Amino acid sequence: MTIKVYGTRLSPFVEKVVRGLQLKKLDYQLIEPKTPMDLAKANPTTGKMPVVEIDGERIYDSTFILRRLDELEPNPPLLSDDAMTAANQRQLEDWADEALYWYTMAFRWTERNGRRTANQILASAPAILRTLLVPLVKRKIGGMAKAQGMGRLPEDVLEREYAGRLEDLERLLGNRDFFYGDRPSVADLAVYGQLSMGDNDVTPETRQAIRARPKLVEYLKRVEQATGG
Ligand SMILES: N[C@@H](CCC(=O)N[C@@H](CS)C(=O)NCC(=O)O)C(=O)O
Repeated sequence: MTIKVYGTRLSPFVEKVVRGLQLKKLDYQLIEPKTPMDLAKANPTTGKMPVVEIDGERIYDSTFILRRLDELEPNPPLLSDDAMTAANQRQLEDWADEALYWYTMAFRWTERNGRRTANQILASAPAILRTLLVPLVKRKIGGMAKAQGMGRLPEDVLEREYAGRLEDLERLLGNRDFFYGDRPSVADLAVYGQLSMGDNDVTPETRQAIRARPKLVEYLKRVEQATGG
Protein backbone atom coordinates (compact mmCIF):
# COMPACT_ATOMS: atom_id res chain seq x y z
CA MET A 1 0.00 0.00 0.00
CA THR A 2 1.26 3.50 -0.82
CA ILE A 3 -0.02 5.94 1.78
CA LYS A 4 0.35 9.72 1.78
CA VAL A 5 -0.90 11.77 4.73
CA TYR A 6 -1.53 15.47 4.16
CA GLY A 7 -1.30 17.46 7.35
CA THR A 8 0.87 18.43 10.27
CA ARG A 9 1.18 16.48 13.48
CA LEU A 10 0.34 19.68 15.37
CA SER A 11 -3.22 18.76 14.45
CA PRO A 12 -4.73 16.25 16.92
CA PHE A 13 -6.58 14.60 14.05
CA VAL A 14 -3.42 14.09 12.03
CA GLU A 15 -1.67 12.74 15.13
CA LYS A 16 -4.59 10.34 15.62
CA VAL A 17 -4.26 8.97 12.07
CA VAL A 18 -0.45 8.83 12.12
CA ARG A 19 -0.54 6.82 15.36
CA GLY A 20 -3.15 4.51 13.84
CA LEU A 21 -0.87 3.88 10.86
CA GLN A 22 2.08 3.24 13.18
CA LEU A 23 -0.01 0.87 15.29
CA LYS A 24 -0.75 -1.11 12.15
CA LYS A 25 2.92 -0.85 11.11
CA LEU A 26 2.00 0.74 7.80
CA ASP A 27 4.54 2.98 6.05
CA TYR A 28 3.38 6.44 5.08
CA GLN A 29 4.68 9.70 3.77
CA LEU A 30 3.70 12.87 5.65
CA ILE A 31 3.17 15.91 3.44
CA GLU A 32 2.91 19.13 5.44
CA PRO A 33 0.89 22.06 4.06
CA LYS A 34 2.84 25.32 4.21
CA THR A 35 -0.17 27.61 4.00
CA PRO A 36 -3.96 27.26 4.45
CA MET A 37 -4.22 27.42 0.63
CA ASP A 38 -2.21 24.18 0.29
CA LEU A 39 -4.74 22.48 2.55
CA ALA A 40 -7.75 23.58 0.51
CA LYS A 41 -6.03 22.15 -2.57
CA ALA A 42 -5.26 18.80 -0.90
CA ASN A 43 -8.80 18.43 0.44
CA PRO A 44 -11.35 20.37 -1.64
CA THR A 45 -14.28 18.60 0.08
CA THR A 46 -13.87 19.85 3.66
CA GLY A 47 -10.63 21.86 3.50
CA LYS A 48 -9.48 20.18 6.73
CA MET A 49 -6.59 17.95 7.63
CA PRO A 50 -5.91 15.12 7.66
CA VAL A 51 -6.64 13.80 4.23
CA VAL A 52 -4.91 10.62 3.09
CA GLU A 53 -4.28 9.03 -0.23
CA ILE A 54 -4.15 5.23 -0.19
CA ASP A 55 -3.13 3.76 -3.53
CA GLY A 56 -4.72 6.77 -5.23
CA GLU A 57 -7.95 6.74 -3.15
CA ARG A 58 -8.43 10.01 -1.25
CA ILE A 59 -10.14 9.89 2.14
CA TYR A 60 -10.83 12.82 4.44
CA ASP A 61 -11.75 12.98 8.16
CA SER A 62 -9.70 11.08 10.75
CA THR A 63 -12.67 8.89 11.72
CA PHE A 64 -13.37 7.79 8.13
CA ILE A 65 -9.67 7.32 7.49
CA LEU A 66 -9.20 4.97 10.45
CA ARG A 67 -12.34 3.06 9.48
CA ARG A 68 -11.01 2.56 5.95
CA LEU A 69 -7.58 1.55 7.26
CA ASP A 70 -9.22 -1.08 9.43
CA GLU A 71 -10.86 -2.53 6.30
CA LEU A 72 -7.64 -2.51 4.30
CA GLU A 73 -5.39 -3.76 7.10
CA PRO A 74 -7.47 -5.47 9.80
CA ASN A 75 -4.51 -6.24 12.07
CA PRO A 76 -4.42 -5.16 14.78
CA PRO A 77 -8.11 -4.16 14.79
CA LEU A 78 -8.99 -0.63 15.90
CA LEU A 79 -12.22 -1.70 17.61
CA SER A 80 -13.12 -4.42 20.07
CA ASP A 81 -14.74 -7.65 18.79
CA ASP A 82 -17.48 -7.11 21.37
CA ALA A 83 -20.23 -4.93 19.85
CA MET A 84 -21.05 -3.04 23.06
CA THR A 85 -17.39 -2.32 23.81
CA ALA A 86 -16.88 -1.18 20.21
CA ALA A 87 -19.87 1.17 20.56
CA ASN A 88 -18.31 2.73 23.67
CA GLN A 89 -14.99 3.10 21.86
CA ARG A 90 -16.62 4.81 18.87
CA GLN A 91 -18.51 7.12 21.18
CA LEU A 92 -15.39 8.14 23.08
CA GLU A 93 -13.63 8.73 19.76
CA ASP A 94 -16.47 11.02 18.71
CA TRP A 95 -16.48 12.87 22.05
CA ALA A 96 -12.72 13.44 21.88
CA ASP A 97 -12.93 14.71 18.29
CA GLU A 98 -16.05 16.79 18.59
CA ALA A 99 -16.02 18.03 22.21
CA LEU A 100 -12.64 17.67 23.93
CA TYR A 101 -11.03 19.30 20.88
CA TRP A 102 -12.94 22.53 21.53
CA TYR A 103 -11.74 22.86 25.11
CA THR A 104 -8.15 23.00 23.90
CA MET A 105 -9.10 25.19 20.95
CA ALA A 106 -10.68 27.67 23.37
CA PHE A 107 -7.43 27.79 25.38
CA ARG A 108 -5.36 28.13 22.22
CA TRP A 109 -7.24 31.24 21.14
CA THR A 110 -7.49 33.22 24.38
CA GLU A 111 -6.10 36.78 24.43
CA ARG A 112 -2.98 35.45 26.13
CA ASN A 113 -2.31 32.43 23.88
CA GLY A 114 -3.70 33.48 20.48
CA ARG A 115 -0.58 35.06 18.99
CA ARG A 116 1.61 32.12 20.07
CA THR A 117 -0.90 29.72 18.52
CA ALA A 118 -0.99 31.62 15.21
CA ASN A 119 2.81 31.69 15.06
CA GLN A 120 3.00 27.99 15.78
CA ILE A 121 0.53 27.21 13.00
CA LEU A 122 2.41 29.39 10.56
CA ALA A 123 5.94 28.35 11.59
CA SER A 124 6.70 26.80 8.20
CA ALA A 125 5.10 29.57 6.10
CA PRO A 126 7.55 31.91 4.33
CA ALA A 127 8.47 34.82 6.67
CA ILE A 128 6.84 37.60 4.66
CA LEU A 129 3.64 35.64 4.25
CA ARG A 130 3.59 34.81 7.97
CA THR A 131 3.25 38.45 9.05
CA LEU A 132 0.30 38.81 6.70
CA LEU A 133 -1.32 35.53 7.68
CA VAL A 134 -1.17 35.87 11.50
CA PRO A 135 -4.22 38.17 11.77
CA LEU A 136 -6.06 36.11 9.14
CA VAL A 137 -5.47 32.82 10.96
CA LYS A 138 -6.41 34.44 14.29
CA ARG A 139 -9.69 35.61 12.83
CA LYS A 140 -10.51 32.51 10.81
CA ILE A 141 -9.45 29.65 13.09
CA GLY A 142 -9.62 31.56 16.39
CA GLY A 143 -13.13 32.64 15.40
CA MET A 144 -14.20 28.98 15.24
CA ALA A 145 -13.81 28.52 19.02
CA LYS A 146 -16.04 31.56 19.53
CA ALA A 147 -18.60 30.33 17.00
CA GLN A 148 -18.63 26.86 18.57
CA GLY A 149 -19.26 28.46 21.96
CA MET A 150 -16.51 27.06 24.17
CA GLY A 151 -14.34 30.06 23.25
CA ARG A 152 -16.85 32.36 24.97
CA LEU A 153 -16.48 30.82 28.42
CA PRO A 154 -14.52 32.72 31.10
CA GLU A 155 -11.07 31.19 31.49
CA ASP A 156 -11.60 30.06 35.09
CA VAL A 157 -14.74 28.18 34.04
CA LEU A 158 -12.86 26.61 31.14
CA GLU A 159 -10.05 25.50 33.46
CA ARG A 160 -12.49 23.99 35.95
CA GLU A 161 -14.37 22.09 33.23
CA TYR A 162 -11.22 20.86 31.46
CA ALA A 163 -9.86 19.49 34.75
CA GLY A 164 -13.24 17.80 35.32
CA ARG A 165 -13.13 16.08 31.92
CA LEU A 166 -9.58 14.83 32.56
CA GLU A 167 -10.79 13.39 35.83
CA ASP A 168 -13.66 11.70 33.98
CA LEU A 169 -11.18 10.18 31.53
CA GLU A 170 -9.20 8.69 34.41
CA ARG A 171 -12.41 7.25 35.82
CA LEU A 172 -13.42 5.79 32.46
CA LEU A 173 -9.99 4.23 32.09
CA GLY A 174 -10.25 2.60 35.52
CA ASN A 175 -7.66 -0.13 35.90
CA ARG A 176 -7.49 -0.98 32.22
CA ASP A 177 -4.52 -0.22 30.01
CA PHE A 178 -6.69 1.34 27.31
CA PHE A 179 -10.26 2.66 27.10
CA TYR A 180 -12.76 -0.16 27.52
CA GLY A 181 -10.16 -2.78 26.64
CA ASP A 182 -6.66 -4.14 26.83
CA ARG A 183 -5.47 -3.02 23.41
CA PRO A 184 -5.58 0.41 21.75
CA SER A 185 -8.68 1.35 19.76
CA VAL A 186 -9.95 4.39 17.87
CA ALA A 187 -10.88 5.83 21.28
CA ASP A 188 -7.26 5.81 22.45
CA LEU A 189 -6.00 7.26 19.19
CA ALA A 190 -8.53 10.09 19.37
CA VAL A 191 -8.00 10.86 23.06
CA TYR A 192 -4.22 10.68 22.60
CA GLY A 193 -4.42 13.17 19.70
CA GLN A 194 -6.39 15.66 21.74
CA LEU A 195 -4.27 15.34 24.87
CA SER A 196 -1.07 15.65 22.89
CA MET A 197 -2.36 18.96 21.51
CA GLY A 198 -3.13 19.98 25.11
CA ASP A 199 0.33 18.99 26.34
CA ASN A 200 1.97 21.88 24.50
CA ASP A 201 3.59 25.04 25.85
CA VAL A 202 1.35 27.21 23.65
CA THR A 203 -1.36 26.46 26.23
CA PRO A 204 0.32 26.24 29.68
CA GLU A 205 -3.12 25.83 31.30
CA THR A 206 -3.92 22.52 29.58
CA ARG A 207 -0.33 21.29 29.83
CA GLN A 208 -0.39 21.79 33.61
CA ALA A 209 -3.80 20.18 33.97
CA ILE A 210 -2.62 17.06 32.12
CA ARG A 211 0.70 16.85 33.92
CA ALA A 212 -1.05 17.11 37.28
CA ARG A 213 -2.54 13.66 36.55
CA PRO A 214 0.13 10.96 36.75
CA LYS A 215 -2.33 8.22 35.79
CA LEU A 216 -3.17 10.03 32.56
CA VAL A 217 0.51 10.75 31.86
CA GLU A 218 1.28 7.03 32.28
CA TYR A 219 -1.60 6.20 29.98
CA LEU A 220 -0.30 8.57 27.29
CA LYS A 221 3.12 6.91 27.49
CA ARG A 222 1.43 3.54 27.08
CA VAL A 223 -0.34 4.71 23.91
CA GLU A 224 2.96 6.10 22.62
CA GLN A 225 4.71 2.80 23.23
CA ALA A 226 1.97 0.86 21.47
CA THR A 227 2.02 3.21 18.48
CA GLY A 228 5.66 3.42 17.60
CA GLY A 229 7.12 5.66 20.31
N1 LIG B 1 -13.51 15.93 11.88
C1 LIG B 1 -12.24 16.24 11.26
C2 LIG B 1 -11.63 17.48 11.92
C3 LIG B 1 -10.37 17.95 11.23
C4 LIG B 1 -9.97 19.34 11.66
O1 LIG B 1 -10.72 20.08 12.32
N2 LIG B 1 -8.74 19.75 11.26
C5 LIG B 1 -8.26 21.10 11.53
C6 LIG B 1 -6.86 21.07 12.14
S1 LIG B 1 -6.87 20.56 13.79
C7 LIG B 1 -8.12 21.87 10.23
O2 LIG B 1 -7.75 21.32 9.22
N3 LIG B 1 -8.41 23.18 10.29
C8 LIG B 1 -8.17 24.06 9.19
C9 LIG B 1 -9.39 24.81 8.77
O3 LIG B 1 -10.45 24.57 9.35
O4 LIG B 1 -9.26 25.64 7.87
C10 LIG B 1 -11.34 15.01 11.39
O5 LIG B 1 -11.55 14.20 12.30
O6 LIG B 1 -10.44 14.83 10.56
